[in-house]
Amino acid sequence: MITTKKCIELEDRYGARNYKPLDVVLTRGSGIWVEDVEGKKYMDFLAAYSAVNQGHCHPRLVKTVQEQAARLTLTSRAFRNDQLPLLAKELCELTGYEMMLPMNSGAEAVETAIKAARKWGYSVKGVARDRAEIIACEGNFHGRTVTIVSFSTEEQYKEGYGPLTHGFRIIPYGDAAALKAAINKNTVGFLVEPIQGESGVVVPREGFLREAADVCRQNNVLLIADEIQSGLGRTGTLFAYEHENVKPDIVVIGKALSGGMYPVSAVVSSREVLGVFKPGDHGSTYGGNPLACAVAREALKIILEENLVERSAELGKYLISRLRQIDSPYVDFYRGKGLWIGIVLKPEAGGARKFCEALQEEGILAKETHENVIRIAPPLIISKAEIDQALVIIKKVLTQI
Ligand code: IF1
Repeated sequence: MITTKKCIELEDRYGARNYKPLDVVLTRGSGIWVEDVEGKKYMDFLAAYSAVNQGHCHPRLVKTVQEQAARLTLTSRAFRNDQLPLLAKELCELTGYEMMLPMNSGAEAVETAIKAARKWGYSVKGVARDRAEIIACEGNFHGRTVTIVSFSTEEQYKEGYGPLTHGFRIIPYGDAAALKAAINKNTVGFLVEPIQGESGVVVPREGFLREAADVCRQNNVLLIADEIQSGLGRTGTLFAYEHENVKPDIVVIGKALSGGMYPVSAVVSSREVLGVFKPGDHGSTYGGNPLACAVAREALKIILEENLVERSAELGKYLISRLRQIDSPYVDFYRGKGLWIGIVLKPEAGGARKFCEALQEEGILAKETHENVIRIAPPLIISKAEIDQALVIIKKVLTQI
């Protein structure tokens, strides 16, 4: 009989400890619900950091994986397959961009965007060789490769990984004037999360992205939106940048692009930008494989056909308004957009981890971020009744811990 205790012992003995997970060992998931090895059920209020917007083990995705897995899973890009062209068409039409490049993890897609921006800088903008600069923000999170952590402002994420990659500048998040001041003749791109996830669901001041887009356009700098977590309905619009009526030059997509079934990410952009890649310039063994593309096509269809974007907007407004009615001595304020909410605790509350452990006791799985924020991000298929059920638990924990 496999038990929570036994699993934890094995994982702690044989697994590198690069995480400090809650001591819950999950074995089954359906919709917003997950079940641990002792049969206890929880509402998943993290959705794998917004990779499971469609809900756990969505039947349509399971069916797609089963069918495609029995047909053809991987050809490498040395040959073509019948799923990539269809995903490419459908993703470009959905997002309104001319071209896409498929990868696997979010970090790989961010790396692809960085390579595209630099190559565009040299071959189109005319920046001097090896002088390209990309601007990023305080509190950014774009993945864990050495190049990406090179511009992280979280010391722990880059400690001990030097020598780091050059060519990045940091500005305060939300400061368009600082962006303008940081741009010089070598600047090729501004990489930004329209809403910062890891920082604790930080929504920038209204108008920031709009002003940043104007500054980028005036200086021939590519606006690169990392929508890996904020995209695909999470914030109540298909992409978070839509809240500010901007159209980035490059959009990076991942996570819910596969509904939690399989690592699938992609970069969408113009022909001018993605056209810089010539055969052999860039690649990946699994990038654009038929299984990934079949799953991604179905994951996108579910978002549209089940109106997950509208649900996120509507139910997110309902959830945050009900949360704000909770009179908790521990909560400083709530922030967020759509079904993506950060509960910001007061310093004297003693840290978000213990609230997450109390939520776990009561049947909700959520994750703290940066000490004092409880991140709320359920699958977008959550029902109003399930939200009401969760509110009873959240209120209990926030008032009686
Ligand atoms: C971990 C954080 C979230 C992302 C954005 C790119 C990536 C991510 C905006 C890279 C990934 C994940 C990574 C995972 C936990 C989670 C996370 F806490 F690390 F920062 F969501 F906030 N851009 N975020 O959020 O995508 O390569 O992981 O597919 O590293 O612990 P990936």
